[in-house]
Amino acid sequence: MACRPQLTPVLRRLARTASELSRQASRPQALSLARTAAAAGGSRSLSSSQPRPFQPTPARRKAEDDFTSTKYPGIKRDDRFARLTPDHVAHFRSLLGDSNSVLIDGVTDAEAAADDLEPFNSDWMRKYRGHTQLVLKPASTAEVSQILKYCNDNMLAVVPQGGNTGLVGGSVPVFDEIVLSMNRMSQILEFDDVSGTLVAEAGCILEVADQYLAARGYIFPLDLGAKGSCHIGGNLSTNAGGLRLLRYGSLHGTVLGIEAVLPDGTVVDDLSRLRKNNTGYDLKQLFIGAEGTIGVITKVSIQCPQRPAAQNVAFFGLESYEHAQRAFREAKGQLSEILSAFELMDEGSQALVHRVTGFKRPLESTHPFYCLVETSGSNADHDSEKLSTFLESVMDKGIVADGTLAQDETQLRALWAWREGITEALGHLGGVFKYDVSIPLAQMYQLVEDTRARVAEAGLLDDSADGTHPVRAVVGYGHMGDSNLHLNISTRRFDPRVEKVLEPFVYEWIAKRQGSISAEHGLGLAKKKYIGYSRSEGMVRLMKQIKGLYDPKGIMNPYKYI
Ligand code: FAD
Ligand code: 2HG
Ligand code: ZN
Repeated sequence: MACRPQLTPVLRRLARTASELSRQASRPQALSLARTAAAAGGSRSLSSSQPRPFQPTPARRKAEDDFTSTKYPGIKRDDRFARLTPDHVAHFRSLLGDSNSVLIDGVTDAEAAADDLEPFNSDWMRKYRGHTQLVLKPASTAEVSQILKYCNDNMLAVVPQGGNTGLVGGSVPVFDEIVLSMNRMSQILEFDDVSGTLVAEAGCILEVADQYLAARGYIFPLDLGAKGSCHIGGNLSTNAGGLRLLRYGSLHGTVLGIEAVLPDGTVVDDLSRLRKNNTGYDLKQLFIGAEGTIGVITKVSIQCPQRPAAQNVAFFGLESYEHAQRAFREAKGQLSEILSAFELMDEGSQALVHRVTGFKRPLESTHPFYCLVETSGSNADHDSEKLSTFLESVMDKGIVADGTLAQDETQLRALWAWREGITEALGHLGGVFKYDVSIPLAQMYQLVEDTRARVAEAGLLDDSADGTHPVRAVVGYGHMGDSNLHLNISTRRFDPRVEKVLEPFVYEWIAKRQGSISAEHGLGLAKKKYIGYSRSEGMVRLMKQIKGLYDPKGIMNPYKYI
């Protein structure tokens, strides 16, 4: 059992680990944890370095069989939509101009445009791939409005695209839908440094907004691993949750207003800067989490809190999920108002990060579970004292087996990278089936165990390094503070038997426990047909009526969502 005297050696050990981490960062064969940390954990850095995408632009793909339309032959192109012609393209050129930076035209010359179109056709996971022949990059709300009106009048389907980091296949076309990229609408428009209200264009990269706020003593109330690439408009459209929802709440609470364009070109002016506004239906809420199915968000007004003067992080190992729940309870009780994140990782997920990065792990011993606890407050000494007292107390009580505290910004970021780097590390190992789910806390990890047992029983699991079965590992991690689990099944190769074993099993398991099949990533294409596991028929009918009201011709992000 862990006891208090362990704490000091643990702290010394971390100091060693951190310097080893930076030495190892030059290893050529390993995934760059430094890159992951810089991109993923930029908000924790006071540096004003320019944000950069954490993933290189996908290289051109050759295989014909990885198109979404080939993988899912049951999804048919809707023949109500017109096919693009050079006349359509000429019209868009007259609106936007001629250059490749505002319009990528594969209609006139498909071969010449293929490389430029590819990053807009492929999603972050390289799981979904569309056939768009046209990317439009408007620079203003007026241009978005003109584009959508023309598309609506001519029955041309449209996919709004932000940073293209979505994990449910919502951001890329299925067939030949036009991609409307928000990349050029990236300006920060206003900031009120008394109220903390930020107004920005939807294509502003999350990390850019956060760095702008950092320089003024504020913080964006959302943080996630893709912050170097994702847009705030994309964040709103997916209703992203991220790493600090526990502290700052959902975007449904922090967003004050939006400007959006409806498919018929109407500009919805709901860009309120007010915290309180009880005048009629709160229509902006419909766009938060609508995944581009009812219109395009063009501007965002959001309430930003003061940036905490002090942040501290503890990382610890636990012997069971039961222990993790007890630790969470203690953290809420002991850290109360300074608790800003409580994240869970199982040993399987950490072993995979270790395998991909090759970096030395934060703790010398391995444990079935790890938690990362972050505090954010106004007094560094007080907060760090509180966090070490917490760690000592949970170790004394035998809840936590081993733990470590970050001593400086570098160590803090290195610890966060073990959590934030999981998605990218898994991506380096091959295919991944992802389930982002909400489950009552007491039963949350049971889903991982039951899924692992089911995959093993089907003879599909082999976790040895040189294994031959299709599934490498079934792992779980996530935002424990929000009862949000990320169940990931890492595979060596695509095998239809794996999907058959997982679906609808996972969704049925969740429905039985009144959970949600999408906690924070959305529905996209991946979960469209499974919404019934979390929403009643009546609710889905109402949603379809709303979709019909906003987008009567159905041109916005078709084949997805509901
Ligand atoms: P995109 O991927 O481009 O688009 C997502 C959806 O929104 C699509 O349906 C698209 O059509 C629509 N859309 C985009 N912009 C607009 C707009 N202006 N108007 C209307 N519709 C629009 N998500 C979380 O919730 N929490 C996490 O912790 C988290 N971590 C992640 C970590 C990694 C490494 C990665 C790759 C992804 C992560 N995600 C997470 C998933 C993803 O939802 C977020 O990255 C982000 O919110 C998507 O923003 P984006 O700009 O990339 O949107
Ligand atoms: C996270 O919390 C993201 O890291 C991604 O939401 C989760 O990759 C995943 O399944
Ligand atoms: Zn998440």
